[in-house]
Amino acid sequence: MDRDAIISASKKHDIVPGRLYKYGTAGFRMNADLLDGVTFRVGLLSALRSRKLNGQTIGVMITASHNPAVDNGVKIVDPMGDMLEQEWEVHATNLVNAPSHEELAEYFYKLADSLKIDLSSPGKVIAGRDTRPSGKTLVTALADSLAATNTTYVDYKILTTPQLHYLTRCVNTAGTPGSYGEVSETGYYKKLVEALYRALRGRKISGKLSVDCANGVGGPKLSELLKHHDPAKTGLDIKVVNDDVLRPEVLNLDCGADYVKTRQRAPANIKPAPGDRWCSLDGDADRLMYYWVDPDTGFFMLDGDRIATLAASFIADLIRTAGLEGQLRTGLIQTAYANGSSTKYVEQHLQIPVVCTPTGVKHLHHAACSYDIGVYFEANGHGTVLFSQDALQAFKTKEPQSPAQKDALETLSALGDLINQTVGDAISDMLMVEVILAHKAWTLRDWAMTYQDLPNRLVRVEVGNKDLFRTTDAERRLSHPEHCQDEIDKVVKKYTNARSFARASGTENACRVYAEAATRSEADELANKVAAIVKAYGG
Ligand code: G16
Repeated sequence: MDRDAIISASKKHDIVPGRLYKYGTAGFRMNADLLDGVTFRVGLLSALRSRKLNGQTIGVMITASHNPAVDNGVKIVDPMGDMLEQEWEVHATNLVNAPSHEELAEYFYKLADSLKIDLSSPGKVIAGRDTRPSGKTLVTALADSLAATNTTYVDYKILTTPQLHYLTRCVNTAGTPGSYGEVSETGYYKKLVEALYRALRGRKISGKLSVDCANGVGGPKLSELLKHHDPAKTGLDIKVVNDDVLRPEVLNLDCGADYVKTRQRAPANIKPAPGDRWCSLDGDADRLMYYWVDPDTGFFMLDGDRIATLAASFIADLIRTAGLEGQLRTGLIQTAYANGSSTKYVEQHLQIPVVCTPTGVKHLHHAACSYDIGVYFEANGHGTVLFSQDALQAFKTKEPQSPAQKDALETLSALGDLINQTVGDAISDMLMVEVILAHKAWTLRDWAMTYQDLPNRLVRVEVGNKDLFRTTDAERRLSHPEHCQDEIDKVVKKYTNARSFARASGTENACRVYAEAATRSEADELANKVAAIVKAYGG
């Protein structure tokens, strides 16, 4: 590897001086104009990471997911398809912030040395990007750093984020007993569709499902999946909506999972007829929201908490029926944004332990790995269900004692293939929800009846300096700025069954405030009051 080659390639991809870049909730994310040098340097880090892990393939995804179209982002995927190990986030931040090209090369070699990385060994990287036009330019920066470091590189072009995670795991497990699937986009569709057939076990999905794709990559990819699917076998009748990827400016605009969750309403351009089943994906198809319009009560949303409780209760029932209850441990992972009623329902009704982690699927995923069945979802619809190797093995090898046990074991085994094991995946999660509703013969209203949410409100607050806000207790409390939390506590005390917290977003230049209370108007009022406190302390 040639130091001069790195320096001269780096000169074509400057960072914007004077800015502090940070590997945030989901990698580096900001206005796309600031990302050229960042992406180049992320390429350098992935080249090191691959060599550190004996030449295993590292994934790089270029996406800003739910953010506006002008933003973009870049994040690293580890060999098993999970997020970059957290210790390496620090290396990424340091490498990206190197002030000059020479210091960048200096830091690169220093890192290789301190981590005992053999730079002459082979390294491999694969990449994908969402539909943002800026992604095409950023890929060039990535390719240049991989060429400068003699790293083998495959560009999979436009993909959903979960597809890139899937491919990364497939490449690294190909030809091993843990093979995750065929290393291709088609392999992804075939795996999901085949698992869908098996999981339904002859049942039919009833009624049309309209899917708002946020005008992002999920639209064309969902349409592609449907080409591999025979509706006669499943009853699945999907109408793809908001799939305009030719006008980049409409991405996530007044539609998509983030809009639905934060506004608590259907996308601006659709009017769901009463009773119609709807769901929304976000810009890179890793988040999912379900909803319908009730003729009497209006819009009703089934968010990540609801998807988690639906999945947990269904899978726990199957585990019991399969006679595996004493053998496998189930846990559910949430963040502070989870509605208090959902936590209560899981702990008291489903009798499943709940763990709370900071925001970011990387934290939830990690916590879920300590269970045999780890159900994790953020309220914003990002999540999945992880099965341990022991669990997957038990589903396949346990000798059934009755037809009901056989049915449960085969359904569980199919779910293990249907549910993306690498990361939250809106398309896979949507198929899982459809399977569960078909098994239970439930409408969205039946699903919504399981418990009643506390009214809640999520507010985005723009502040002078979001970095002033630091949290503790899994983000449920602020440690900084001093006295800010005391003021929040004082306000919260004035409301019944109330809870509120504030934190700096790791993907947007803003703070977020969450509030829940006994009534809609109290939740709104509390959120606004806490937002005013945050604004006042925000510099
Ligand atoms: C990303 C992360 C999610 C997180 C969300 C918001 O989602 O993957 O885990 O919940 O950002 O994070 P924050 O509140 O820190 O801005 P996405 O869908 O944008 O990639």
